Amino acid sequence: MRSRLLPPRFTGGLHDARTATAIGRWLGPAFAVCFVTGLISHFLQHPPRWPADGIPSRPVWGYRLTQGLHVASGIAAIPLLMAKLWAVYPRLFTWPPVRSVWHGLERLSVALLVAGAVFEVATGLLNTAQWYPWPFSFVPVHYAVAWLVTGALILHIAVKAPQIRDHWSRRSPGTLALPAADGPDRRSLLTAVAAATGAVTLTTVGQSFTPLKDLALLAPRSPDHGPQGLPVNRTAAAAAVGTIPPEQYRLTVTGPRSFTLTLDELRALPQHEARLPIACVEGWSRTAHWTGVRVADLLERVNAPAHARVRVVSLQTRGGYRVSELGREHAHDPLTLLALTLNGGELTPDHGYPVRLIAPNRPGALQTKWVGRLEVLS
Ligand SMILES: Nc1nc2c(c(=O)[nH]1)N[C@H]1C(S)=C(S)[C@@H](COP(=O)(O)O)O[C@H]1N2
Ligand SMILES: [Mo]
Repeated sequence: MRSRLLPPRFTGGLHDARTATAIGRWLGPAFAVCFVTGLISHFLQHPPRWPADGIPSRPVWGYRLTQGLHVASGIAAIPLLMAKLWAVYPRLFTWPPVRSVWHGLERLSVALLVAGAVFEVATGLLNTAQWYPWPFSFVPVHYAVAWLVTGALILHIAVKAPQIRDHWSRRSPGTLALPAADGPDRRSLLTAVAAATGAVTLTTVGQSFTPLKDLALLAPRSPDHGPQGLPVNRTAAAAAVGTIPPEQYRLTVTGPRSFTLTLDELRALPQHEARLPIACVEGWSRTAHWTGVRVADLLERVNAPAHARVRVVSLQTRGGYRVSELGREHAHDPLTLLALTLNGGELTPDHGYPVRLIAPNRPGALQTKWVGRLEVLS
């Protein structure tokens, strides 16, 4: 008779290395894509000093692609992670829990991996809903834990390499006395996991891949929803800028030959068009039609050196996104505009009235709204 203190015994045939490997084959790539695209995003938003000028301003959809992949792979990882944890959870009850120092360390690294992975997908998902029910700042913590998870994942794959090799393909014999062939149960489980992953992807990816926007039932945002056919992340009211009186507006450009323009003077300069997306870090993207003044023209007028970088400063007085910088490539790209119109109409206050920055291949967070000053940095 089993003592009450003994851990439960699992007889189901699917809690085995073969199932874990089969799911890991999808989960691993999802995590890899998520990590690499996350690094790209972090680098673009917080470029280290030296390569900042080398950040290319093309292709115009570059950031939209990497950010869309980041969110899509992160969301796809949720059902995969749940299935993986279901497949392996009986190991929580392994007896004795620790057999050796090495075994203890290995279990500790798996605990870190599981905790970190759950933390990353949970915080990432809530970020797409812009809901921050925690006391820390999302970006630095999500970024730091990503490194921890990736390190623990590489270690985990190295430790499990023999089992992974044994169970990698359908034909692998399986040296661990497990059923070699994939029975109907395992096939059903894997089909269900694939269907769930496909379903959450199809019903959310439309928030940045707009051809599928009508299917995006589970996405927190619709790319269609918002004034002038474009979503808004922070409204003019939330940013405490309200509606800026046009006669009071001034654009100041500081550099070797600083100058100030009124809104009418800005409107009288040559206007250019651009079709560029806003690709928001919180998971949505949408292309729009913009017109306005080229930043490059303003740089010429202020007599900026050819390699100049530019700081873009908002009239908003507080908040994380009130200042951004344009590296050399972006500052001189003919598509980088101080936009005055959006989709054929004057900007609404929520989209940055009277003037906002729009530039190609750039995180949405850096498309500064309510611009009041450009500063040439040498
Ligand atoms: N001054 C200022 N500019 C800003 C922000 C902000 O909070 N303040 N939010 C940024 C973010 S996160 C995004 S995604 C875009 C969204 O632009 P939209 O609201 O016009 O769509 O504006 C960016 N520009
Ligand atoms: Mo954003």
